[in-house]
Amino acid sequence: MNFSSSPAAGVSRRQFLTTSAMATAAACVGGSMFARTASAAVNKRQILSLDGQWQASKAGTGDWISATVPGCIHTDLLAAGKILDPFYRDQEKDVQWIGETDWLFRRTFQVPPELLARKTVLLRCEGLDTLATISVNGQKMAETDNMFRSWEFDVKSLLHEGENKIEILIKSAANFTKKLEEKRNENRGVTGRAWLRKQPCQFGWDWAPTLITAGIWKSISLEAMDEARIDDVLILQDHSVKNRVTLTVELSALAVAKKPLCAKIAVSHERQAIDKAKVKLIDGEARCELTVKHPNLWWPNGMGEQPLYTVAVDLLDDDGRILDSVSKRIGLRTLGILNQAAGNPLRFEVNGVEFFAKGANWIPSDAFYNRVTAESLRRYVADAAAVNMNMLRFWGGGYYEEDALFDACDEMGICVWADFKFACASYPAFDAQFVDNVRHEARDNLKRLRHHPCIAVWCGNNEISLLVKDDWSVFSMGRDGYDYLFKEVLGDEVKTCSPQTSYVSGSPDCGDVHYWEVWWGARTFEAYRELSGFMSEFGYQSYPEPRTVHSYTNASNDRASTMSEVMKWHQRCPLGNDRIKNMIGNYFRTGKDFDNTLWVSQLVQAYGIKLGAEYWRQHMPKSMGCLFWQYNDCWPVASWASVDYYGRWKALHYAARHFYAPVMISGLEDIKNKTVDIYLTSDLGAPFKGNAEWLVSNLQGVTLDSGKIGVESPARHSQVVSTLKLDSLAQQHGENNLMLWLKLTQSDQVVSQNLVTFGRPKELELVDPKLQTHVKQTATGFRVIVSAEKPALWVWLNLGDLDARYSDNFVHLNAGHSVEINVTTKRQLALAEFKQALTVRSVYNTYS
Ligand code: BMA
Repeated sequence: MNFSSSPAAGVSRRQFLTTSAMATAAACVGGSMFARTASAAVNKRQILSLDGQWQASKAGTGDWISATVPGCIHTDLLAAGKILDPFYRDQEKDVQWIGETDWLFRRTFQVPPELLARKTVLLRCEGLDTLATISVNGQKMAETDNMFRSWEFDVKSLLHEGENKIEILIKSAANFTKKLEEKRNENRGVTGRAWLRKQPCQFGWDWAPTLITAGIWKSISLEAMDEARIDDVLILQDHSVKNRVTLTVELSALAVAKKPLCAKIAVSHERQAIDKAKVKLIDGEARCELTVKHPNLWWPNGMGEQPLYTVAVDLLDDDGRILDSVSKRIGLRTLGILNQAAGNPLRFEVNGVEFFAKGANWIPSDAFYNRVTAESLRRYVADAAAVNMNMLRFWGGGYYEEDALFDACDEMGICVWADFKFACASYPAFDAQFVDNVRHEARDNLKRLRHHPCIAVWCGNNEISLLVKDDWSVFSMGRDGYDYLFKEVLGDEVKTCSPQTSYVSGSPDCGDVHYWEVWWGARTFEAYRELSGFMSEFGYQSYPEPRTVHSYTNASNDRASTMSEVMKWHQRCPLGNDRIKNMIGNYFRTGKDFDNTLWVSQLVQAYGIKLGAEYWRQHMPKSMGCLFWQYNDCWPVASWASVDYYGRWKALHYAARHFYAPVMISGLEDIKNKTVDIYLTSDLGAPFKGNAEWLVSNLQGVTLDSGKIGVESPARHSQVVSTLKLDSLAQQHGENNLMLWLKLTQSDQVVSQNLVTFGRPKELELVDPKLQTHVKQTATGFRVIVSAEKPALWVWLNLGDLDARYSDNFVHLNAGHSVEINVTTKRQLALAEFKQALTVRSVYNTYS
């Protein structure tokens, strides 16, 4: 390999640790330690941030623009007005040169005398993207080659008092992979990316643009110290004794002086101190136990609360002065996969309770990572929790996500299935240097993230097991290489760094199923009903709503049809637009114009994913998980997402709230025999008791039959509560003229509702439902009551160019029925403005 982390190229953080002086153990005067910490912080490590304003230029040109760190060159060029928005129309084409260019970043910074007086000064780079050469004051000091690692270098000898200069050259990742492909005659495809530890989907994916970034993508700083700092904190939990959790805290310090060190460790919950300990470090390491009596356990969304505890660690010198402090927020729980015989479907368990995983697959939420904010991540997690999800799979072709995303998942009970970042390629497991690089990357990220209670499993890769052949080639990994990299290497790292977290080698390689026969194989949605198991990937594409499509198209040609050049450009899956069109043809009627075609595509997607998800929930425990592909988008595009790039919910996301409801009533129709099995499915931890009501109407809304029974369900269970025989009604009225309305109630409250038809939506001769709206302003927004004179399917509110969140949307209404929808608009509106913008439609209006 011609890039490297060879000794000459720099000293990694861990190399530094082994070569630096380790702390020697010595007596700590226990009694005085706690009393003196608060006042004295003289020797504390000192951080000088180098984030903020830098300059960037095409290497060798001297043509500088302003750059922002953390950031990337694309957003710097955009801010400088040097390029046009690559998301608009096909302007992505015009910025390909950026990925093929070497970029130089530089800045100056002032070093005060106190900083230089410190014993050690480290340059800490949290993330460099990717082939970086670092120079300080003109002296080249390190090369790095992995976007996913953090790096530290001792730079004290290179610094001087006053103004200093740092330069980071980022070599073109596109050129690197291209050269490799040419050299190896591998120019069929993008196999070169597998040699570079950089976000795979930047090289183009079937939902992603090709935007190969370069930059200092995470914080960079100088870190100075005289004695020591905390290097690592591992917290283990023992739940074996009832009503008590024992925490074992293992601590290691990076010591630069041979002085005695102590640590004070405390656990608290909602600012209440629970237990504490003081320990001395021996050879830079210490270990202690803390006890939490009557622990409040952490549960996934829908199963209980998410109480969080704080473990705070202070590193102290012999005089009790704080040298460094770290705190980790944890949740008390056991969480992971059930140990079971190979070949059985994957199953998850939390605190000894097996649960059905409900969720979706997460991809990077912006093609430019630096545009992702903690606030936007929190909103995505809240939107997942709002539709009753309890798990997201962070797919392997992106990057190891920021703590902010894991924090939000901790707080809202969204379990994380975390893939290591390997996807759909043949990785060079035979290259020792590559493997060593991967080991460091795994350690960095495991250590950074391991305390998060939301992490349910680490997973080696995405879909590489499907490529395994006998021998390694650029298109397929050899079995030996696969087992070595994904079972041995990554398995070892998880065992060492996060020993209480489950690990699986790959997906679908762990008792899970990626089922793509409906999308790629062009089968109809009913194919979902032919299989069971843990469904970790399946999905169908739709277009985003008109407002989002308008953001990347012009009004003249681009919106002439979904097959226009620009609509094809924002569709990265070969034949994707045809697939959408065909599935609309299979199930729905053609949208009467461009905008309605976009909406209908969303109805088809919601219809299909609901069909699968309900079926797998109905058949628990044969299936104990359903994660549809995919949750989000990284740019505005036609894709499998349920929430688009701008955070707008598609019909699928609204449907998810119902098909992932804690207690669900649903039907499974047998078209041949004209029967419907009514299922009661409960994820509740306690038995459920209520009433199941059904009503059969014709398409005019005339009631033909109805009934009601008392139903009961044990905890976490699914069963048929009744089988309706509708053959004589079908004979009398026509099977495509029947609608079965299902309702589950408890103490007169509606718990779940559903609709079953024998005919596909396109086969139903619906009449104009004559929708009416009645709007009231409320303290938080507006309440819209929508009523229908005749049966109305997929009734939805929309505000055109105004963003809003609807308490429900795309709902079915029987004749004479109404629904109340609360609307929260993004910006405040007057009642008149709201009424003017409001439209209400149903599927009938998409074609009539
Ligand atoms: C799965 C994923 C992705 C891909 C998606 C849609 O294979 O793992 O690689 O984007 O299908 O094709």
